Parts: sequence; structure tokens; C-alpha cells
Amino acid sequence: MKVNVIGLGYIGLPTALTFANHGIEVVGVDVSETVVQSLQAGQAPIEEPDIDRYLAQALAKKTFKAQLVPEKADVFIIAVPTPNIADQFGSCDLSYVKAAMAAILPYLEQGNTVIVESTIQPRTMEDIVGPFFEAAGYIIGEELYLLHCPERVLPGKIFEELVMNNRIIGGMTSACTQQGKRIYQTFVKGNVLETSASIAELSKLMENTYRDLNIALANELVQIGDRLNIDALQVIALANQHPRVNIHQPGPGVGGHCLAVDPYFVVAAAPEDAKLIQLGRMINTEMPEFIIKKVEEILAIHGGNKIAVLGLAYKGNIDDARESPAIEIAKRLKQKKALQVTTYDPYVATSDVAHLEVALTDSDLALILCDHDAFKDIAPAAIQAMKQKIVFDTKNIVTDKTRFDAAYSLGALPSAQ
Ligand code: SAJ
Repeated sequence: MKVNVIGLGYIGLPTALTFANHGIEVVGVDVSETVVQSLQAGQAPIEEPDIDRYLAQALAKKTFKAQLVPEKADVFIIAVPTPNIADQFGSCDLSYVKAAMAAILPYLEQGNTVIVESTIQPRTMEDIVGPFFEAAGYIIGEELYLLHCPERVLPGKIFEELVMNNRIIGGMTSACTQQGKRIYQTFVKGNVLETSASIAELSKLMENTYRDLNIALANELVQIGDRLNIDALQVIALANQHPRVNIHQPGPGVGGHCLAVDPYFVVAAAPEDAKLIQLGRMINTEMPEFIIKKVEEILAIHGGNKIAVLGLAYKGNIDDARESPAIEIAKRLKQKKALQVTTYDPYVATSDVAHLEVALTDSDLALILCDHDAFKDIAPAAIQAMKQKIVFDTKNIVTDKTRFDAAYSLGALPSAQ
């Protein structure tokens, strides 16, 4: 079996390398010359544990090569970005998917399989992808197998989850589903879950929408706790002692190219019905403003104006800052002339400074916006360099709060009253 993977990003590249390291001949295709050259030189263009090792192995076995254009193959996997369109509901931008479909069309032959892994709006396979290949003369399910097989891996654990997670195989016909099952059983050890393409699309979106909404519930609870002067973090911890309760963790907002994106695809498909989903997105996107308000209250209590913003990535121990609430908060704080803001993130190159202690030196407040391990146990010497030893830990990760003179969190907010 020979596989073309179109789009060598956070999902496409690990997928390509996983197939290649299971003995499948893989051609990785990307529109970026830089990405192709970097991969051919053995350099992975994304941060992910073990990716350099998997790339080296695949290149050494000659089961993987990267290039700008597709080749004839048995299977074509489309794993390109599907960002939101900046329209009323944030609908799905299919331009990259459509470009990938057009790019592979000349290389397709009867009996081939096309799999869309990109996260797409409900009914995209039925209403757009299927008709595209039918218009090119293929009978879906007989001459061309067509599926949506969404990914569900966690950045930072991608290679493990690609193999161990259950995998949804959403065929346009049952023959397509069976073909997809054969392909993914090359490496999937989790259960292969057979379904239709439309159910596969919406179930993937609902996985992230469920999570986004539950985080919104936790973030709303923080604001209720602020109003009522009740520690929301302790409320959550106790409520979750119930065997069937799992309130998620509040934070400075919701980032990433998944939870902050996918719910809008559902809303765009059924705006009159997706009322709760829209409200959840609004609560999460308003958290940065709430955090900034609390920062100003903390500075009003203790004085000072120098803030060390710790964390720019959208989640702990990775370099991805897409849709990161921390980036939004840092930007808005820097727009306030009275404040001096220095950002530091050990994984994000656009940080203002390259060392934690430099960011903390002479600062009045350490504002933790990301759960990087580096911020859990800040050395006393680094804290000693602060002008005021105050921390506002929006991710509730600091292990020893007594190292600070004052420690705030989303459960211990400055009492506005
Ligand atoms: N977050 C909270 N509170 C929580 C959990 C997360 O505020 O209790 C925040 C994080 O800080 C981050 C954002 O939400 O800013 C998203 O984080 P995440 O841990 O949900 O992870 P993602 O977005 O990297 O990955 C999700 C995963 N989906 C689910 O867990 C249902 C992953 O399995 C998906 O493959 C991925 O989206 C995707 O690509 O769809």
C-alpha cells in the first residue's frame, strides 16, 4: 500500500510517520517549501516528543519522503488546516481542503481511497467532498472510496494516541468504511469505530464542543464565586468527588486550534439551535477581560505596575500559541500605558525575554497564564528578584504558594467587595 498525506502539520506529519514506521510507503506533501526542505533534511518543523526519532527512522527506512506535489498512490489522506472564516458564526474555511482535493485529482485512479482527516463542518463530506469527486466521474463506494476519519490526539502525546486511541472511521458508504478500517488497522490498536461520514464529522466536533462547554461552566463558576466570595476551585474539587460529576478546570480562556474553533462549525451549521454552544464560546472568550480586571484589582491593593506574564502557549509544555488566551491577555495589558509588561514562555520564541528570572526581576506581579511545568516550582532565588512577591496563578499550578507574600488564583481572587 502506498499513501500520500497532504498537509504535514500537527496531524499530517505524525500520521505520515506512523504509517511509514509501520512499513507503508508514504509520500508527505506540503505546499511549504520550507517544511519540505526541513523534513528532507531530517528536521521536524513542529515540536512534538519523539518526532525527530520517528522522522529519522522513516527516512532511514526510505518509507517516507516529503515533496511539494502528490504522486499516484492507493490512499490519499487530507490533513490540512480548516480555520474559522471571520463571518457571523465562524464557519469552516474549506479552501485548503478544496485545494488539496484539486491537487490529488490528477493522480487518482479507480480503486483509490481518499480520507479527509481535517476537522470539517457538519455535512461537508455529503454536500461538498462527495459531489466534487462524483463530478470528476467517480462512483463513490465502487470506483473511489471516500471517508472522514477525524483525529483525536492530544498535542504532546500524538504518537501514543494515534496508535492507542479508538479511531472513528466514517465512510460515505459501507464499502468505504470497510476500506478505511483496513487502512487504519495498519497501526491503530484502539477500537476502530465504524460509522457514516456525517456522524463522524459531528461526533468529532461534539468531542471538543463538550469540552469547551464544560470549561465554560467552570469559568462561569469562577465569576459566581467572585461575586459570592466563595472559592470556586474548592467547589469544583468537592463536586468532582461525586462519581458522575466532572466539572473541568477554569482558566484564562480556551486556546488551541480545536476547542476554540470546532464549536463554531456546529453553530454555523445550525445557528438557531446551537444556543448553549454559542453561550459557552462567549463565556470562554470573555475570560481574558475578567483576568485583566482581576490583575488591576490586585495592583490596586498592592500597588506597583510591573507585570511578569508567565506563559504564552495555549496549554502546558508545548510551543503552540494558536488562539492562545495568554497572547490576548498580554497584548491587552501592554496596551495599558500605566503598566510595564514582560512576557516569558520557555516554549514560545516570541517571548520578550529568554529567562524566567529576567522576567521576574523588579516585577510587582507574576501572572501565570499557562500550565508549563517550569512555573509549578519557581525557584526562591527567582522570586527573590521580584520587587513585590505576588503571584496570580490562573492555572492553579503553583505547588508552594508560601514562597510568595501574596498568592491569588481563580479560587482566591482579590475580594472585589
Ligand atoms: N483547558 C481548560 N480547562 C480544562 C482543560 C483545558 O481551560 O479543564 C484549556 C487548555 O488550557 C487549552 C484549551 O482548553 O487552552 C484546550 O486544551 P485541551 O486540553 O482540550 O487540548 P487540545 O485542544 O490540545 O486537544 C483537544 C483534545 N480534545 C479533547 O480532549 C476532547 C484532543 O483529543 C483533540 O484531538 C484536539 O482537541 C483536536 O485536535 O481536536
